[in-house]
Amino acid sequence: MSKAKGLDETKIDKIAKSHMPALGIDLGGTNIRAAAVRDNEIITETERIPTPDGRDNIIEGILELISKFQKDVLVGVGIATAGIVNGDTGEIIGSTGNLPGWSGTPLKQVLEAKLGIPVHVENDANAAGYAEARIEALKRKRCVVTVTLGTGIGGGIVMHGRLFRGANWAAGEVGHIKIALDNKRLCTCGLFDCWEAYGAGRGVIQTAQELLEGVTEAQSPLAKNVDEITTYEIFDAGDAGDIMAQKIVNRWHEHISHGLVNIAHILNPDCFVITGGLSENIDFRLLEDMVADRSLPRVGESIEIRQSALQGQAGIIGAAQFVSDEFLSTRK
Ligand code: BMX
Ligand code: ZN
Repeated sequence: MSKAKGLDETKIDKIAKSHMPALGIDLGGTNIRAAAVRDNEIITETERIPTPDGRDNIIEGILELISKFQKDVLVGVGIATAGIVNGDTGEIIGSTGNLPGWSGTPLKQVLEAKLGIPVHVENDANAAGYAEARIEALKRKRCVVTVTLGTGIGGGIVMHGRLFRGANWAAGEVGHIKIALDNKRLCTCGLFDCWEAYGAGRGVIQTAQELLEGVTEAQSPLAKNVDEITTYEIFDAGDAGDIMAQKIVNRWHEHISHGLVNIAHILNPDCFVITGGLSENIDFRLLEDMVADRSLPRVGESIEIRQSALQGQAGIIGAAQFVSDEFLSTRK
């Protein structure tokens, strides 16, 4: 076959590869999900397996998922995981009690040795934020902060299209900003009164347990089994008109607004994107009003709070997009 004039084989190979998809993997507490991504969009079925226990089993699970895709048409693999990740080495360098034993895992090194293609490992909220900030409506904004509400609270700060990582890869660990005094609630990170001890799933449950103290079953059916109450029960009861549940949900919105207000006064973002499993229970108008009421006018009045555009796909898309963008930026 004749070569195009002026292009050597390496360049032809690179140009061909720049159109290849990357595989995005979202490692969550419940499932590990994978799909191929091109141009910030998922282009295949999403494959999933339940998240196994323990570091070695998780790595095995990731490899099993990757084997369902044709490796030689992929430019690389991107992995979104909870925890603080060194983006150069792909090692997990910090983790709360939500993922015990995960810190210290040299994930990129282990996977690249087995796969022979590039692997990028990224914090889950950073990956989600990277994808959300690239959608058409947001890609020209100065600062977009994505907040994931789930088992924990994660954050991804994107300024002028670039992820802000901080001095030691931990920028955006917004779940651990302090929103109360007096050591009221212990966070899974070991600190007290972190935002996620109020705003993530476990926090909503603790708020419910506090507010339901002394409440009878006749006043609210939620009082029946307070020790084992779930977030689903609370939000469902609120939707069904239970006044106590609505009070809990309202208090949760206040907690969420406190964290957003703190971030807003440091970064003055154009917009917050709220994603993660709990985000579908957010009343966005109420939250926007709360944030505006608690902020300096210059800060609060201009902030838009948006529901995620990519929903559960943001981690997969963002992780994969990192691999494609890294490939393009290193293309000679
Ligand atoms: C925690 C922390 C973050 C993560 C966030 C959301 C760990 C294991 N997790 O604050 O790194 O981004 O939770 O995590 O250190 P998720 O599990 O709710 O997606
Ligand atoms: Zn914490």
